[in-house]
Amino acid sequence: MVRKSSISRTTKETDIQLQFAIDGEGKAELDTGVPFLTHMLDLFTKHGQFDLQVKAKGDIDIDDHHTTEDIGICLGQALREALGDKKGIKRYGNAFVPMDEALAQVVIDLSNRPHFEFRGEFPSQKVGTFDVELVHEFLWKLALEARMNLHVIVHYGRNTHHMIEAVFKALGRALDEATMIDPRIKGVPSTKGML
Ligand SMILES: [Mn+2]
Repeated sequence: MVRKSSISRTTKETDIQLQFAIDGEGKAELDTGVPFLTHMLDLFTKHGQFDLQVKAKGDIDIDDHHTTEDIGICLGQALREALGDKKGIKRYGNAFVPMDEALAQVVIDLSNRPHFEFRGEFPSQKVGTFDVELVHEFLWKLALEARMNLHVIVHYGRNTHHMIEAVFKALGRALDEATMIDPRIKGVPSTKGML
């Protein structure tokens, strides 16, 4: 089974084409119109060993909100679709990633029960032109659409760019672990018999 998917989503605010492969080579081709988000998705793809292509045209003349949120929605939908019946996956993933002085942790359960918890404070409201509050928006919509339980903890840090970077690297690593096929697991890893 090839675990990949393709999402196309057009609204009055954004027009997004996204391709996602779980078992990739860490290759990203990104044209999001939001440079800081491009930087973060590149790290996510590399450290998760996924492949990701995004072509997005959004109303960034207003701000980066709709484009960031909608890429989160599309990536979540792509992840859910690419996972298929979830047979043989590890289901849980946990990663700590340091980035210089910053330390982030991401814990995932591909449970089909969408939930998002975030703990942490970023010292700045902007990284370049990017509104830091959009990190929360992106992650929450990703969790919702992928129907996963996503816990993100920024333990500490001084530089907001470093802290967000640690989050996206940890997201890649935790998701890589949770999506990994474990040959010992027969069927779906749930005592309920389904996820
Ligand atoms: Mn950086």
